[in-house]
Amino acid sequence: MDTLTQANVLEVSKLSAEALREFFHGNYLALRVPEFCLHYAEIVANLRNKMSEFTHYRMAEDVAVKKIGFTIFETENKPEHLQHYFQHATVYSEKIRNLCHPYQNPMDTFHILLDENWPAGANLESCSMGKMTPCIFRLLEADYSDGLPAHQDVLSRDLPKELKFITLLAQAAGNIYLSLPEEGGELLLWDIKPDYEEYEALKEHRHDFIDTSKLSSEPIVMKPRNGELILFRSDHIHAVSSAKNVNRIALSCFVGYYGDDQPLTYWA
Ligand SMILES: O=C(O)CCC(=O)C(=O)O
Repeated sequence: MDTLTQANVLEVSKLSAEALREFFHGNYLALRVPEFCLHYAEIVANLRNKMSEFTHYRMAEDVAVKKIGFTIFETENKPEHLQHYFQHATVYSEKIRNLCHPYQNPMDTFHILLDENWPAGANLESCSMGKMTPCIFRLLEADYSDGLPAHQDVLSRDLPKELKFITLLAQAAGNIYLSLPEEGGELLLWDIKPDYEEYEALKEHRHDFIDTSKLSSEPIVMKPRNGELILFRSDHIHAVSSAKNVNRIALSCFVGYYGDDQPLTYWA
């Protein structure tokens, strides 16, 4: 069934409960599904005259990343931003769906396949404030010197009052790659999952990024392919190298694992 292309990386031709279990049990840092989306070029063509809709993260204008949609991370757990996030969750998902039209949003397909394949199903993540939004478009601007620097994504740190999220056993990022530069734009994954105190000690004092010279091991380096879905352990340290000449565009979400007999969840 499965081809192992690289240590720590599982490559499969389609999603299955077995591959997802192997991945969430920590046997692999990444799960790759090549040719997941066959109409990536058409979706990118749709976006061509919508580039002004991509905006920087509100609190990170200096970082090479822009997005369409709104993420929980951007709320910084502030009441006014949280209210906006939960009130507009479906507005953003509809917007992304419309930008893919007449094609199905491949992220919707991914979420359906998670539900179909995972024995306990999969659903949109929610908390006491409401349902979350399912995905964003993300663009890494070409020719910034440092790409997306190393960091770790942990939902319970974004929403510390929502005790449910402490029980997440693993957090992954699901990215469907739509436009990639020939040079640069590699995904770097470290087999390192620091706890809060360890993460604070690794920080380099620019946003939540860390100083990779303090890490004890080398990352695995993956070059995503157009149309590919990559699920990777975003609760481990990861980074994206700078894209050369061409903007790097993907659809992106997180996937949460609470145990084999629990539904998977997804959100942005
Ligand atoms: O675009 C990528 O390959 C990974 C981006 C990232 O850091 C994330 O999804 O958390």
